[in-house]
Amino acid sequence: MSKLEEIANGVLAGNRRSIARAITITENTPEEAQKLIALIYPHTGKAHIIGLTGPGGAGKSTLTEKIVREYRRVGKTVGVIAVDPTSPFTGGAFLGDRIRMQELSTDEGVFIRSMATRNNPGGIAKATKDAVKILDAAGKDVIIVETVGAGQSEVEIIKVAQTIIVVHAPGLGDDIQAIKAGMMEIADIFVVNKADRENAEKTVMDIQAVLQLDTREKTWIPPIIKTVAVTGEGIPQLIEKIEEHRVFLQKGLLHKRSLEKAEAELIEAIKEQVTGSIIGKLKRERRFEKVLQQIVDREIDPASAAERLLNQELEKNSQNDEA
Ligand SMILES: Nc1nc2c(ncn2[C@@H]2O[C@H](COP(=O)(O)OP(=O)(O)OP(=O)(O)O)[C@@H](O)[C@H]2O)c(=O)[nH]1
Ligand SMILES: [Mg+2]
Repeated sequence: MSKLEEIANGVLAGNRRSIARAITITENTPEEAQKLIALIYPHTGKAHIIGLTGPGGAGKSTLTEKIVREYRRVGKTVGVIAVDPTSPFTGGAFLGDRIRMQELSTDEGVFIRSMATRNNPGGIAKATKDAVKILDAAGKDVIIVETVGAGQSEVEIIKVAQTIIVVHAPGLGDDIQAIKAGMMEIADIFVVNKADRENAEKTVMDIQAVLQLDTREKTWIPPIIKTVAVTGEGIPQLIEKIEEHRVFLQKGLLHKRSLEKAEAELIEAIKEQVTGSIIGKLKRERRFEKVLQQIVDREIDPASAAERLLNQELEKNSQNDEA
């Protein structure tokens, strides 16, 4: 048995060490990751994937911890991926929180992992998608992906999820603007955390105001849930909404969303592979540099050059096929 097959089997058996090694592979060695995912892919597609995003310090990690506990209480297994966390996944700096997180990480039914953007050759979005597949294949019932909602790549990452929760909290300044830009359309559930703070109601109203701007017809209207993550207040209501959304998806949208996700991943994979193989070949044959010079000399524009090179390649391939 190859090393990768061994790791894949370990993942399928739910072995903690194998899961950890598999995720490390997705972070560090894209070629191996591709082989590994091919081995486990038939066993994926069972988990409910939850995306949790929002501005830094909104309480995402603290909420995640409480959501994990609630799912554990009803006997479900959970995987957590925190993407490029600005603060360590400890639910804040409080000693008590840290101890509670440690407790969670010794629970066999829970797997928690942080992934960093830096030093990631294949890109964080790709590695995160692969890590989700690994946890899914490992049999986790629920997978939570936590990202700081800051830019386009975070929006991409969060799209791996079936249920997207956008977390906000009072006292984060103008961040409602950040939520408006890109986050609003993707939210299935809004959470206003830190509801113990007096201006929480204003945050709820801000979100409602933005929601009302959206006049598209909808079959699911994103609810706004108030929580106090540090005490666990509002968590049962949040879980209830997550489950409602899961059932809603299963009644129809899930298949459509799966197809959309498959399409996006297939296009991404084709782009990567076409780019990799064709550019490699053009460079080996020294045609790449030649065209670069032509572009610099204004003999041809980049898009036309690409079209010409691609057509030449396609023609060659079809001649080979006929021969
Ligand atoms: N008052 C109050 N504080 C909270 C609540 N939830 C979280 N906090 C505190 O807010 C701080 C940030 O919480 P985190 O859970 O680390 O927030 P986060 O969104 O994961 O932060 P990043 O990962 O850095 O983006 C911590 O000090 C928490 O203890 C809450 O409901 N009320
Ligand atoms: Mg966090």
